[in-house]
Amino acid sequence: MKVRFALVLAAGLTAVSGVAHAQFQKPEDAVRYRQGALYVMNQHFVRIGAMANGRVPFDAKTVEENAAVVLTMSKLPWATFGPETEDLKSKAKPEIWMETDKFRGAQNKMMTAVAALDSAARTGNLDAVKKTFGEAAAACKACHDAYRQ
Ligand code: ASC
Repeated sequence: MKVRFALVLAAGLTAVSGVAHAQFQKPEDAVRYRQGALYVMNQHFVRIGAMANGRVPFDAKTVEENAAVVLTMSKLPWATFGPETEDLKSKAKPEIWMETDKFRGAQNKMMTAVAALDSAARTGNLDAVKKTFGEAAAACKACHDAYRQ
């Protein structure tokens, strides 16, 4: 009964606000969740980078597996940037809540770049991986420069 009420409440909040941060019990959970997703994303992204930059011998299957994780992770952080997390301790800059359309644009750019990296990874072509890895890294950096302390 209790669980069912919570689900109905969560569904209602999500429908009203249009965002998934209502899924978190506390705003602090939302911050931990996005930091965790971005951390996991980084761990898998740098494994691709090591091969794209020639530090580690290219292995198409490894790149493909890591790109799939990066692709999944790239979609997860964004719903957590609700206004209730603005004043919590994190590296998020206030511009995130002042320029919501621009911030959304930066998210979409990164997700598009990561999708291209995933497509390249599935072709097994190192040159395509190098190119799309560089573009994805630039999209990560652009967002960090603007929105991360
Ligand atoms: C990473 C990571 C980023 C990007 C960025 C690229 O591995 O964590 O934020 O690459 O550093 O410039």
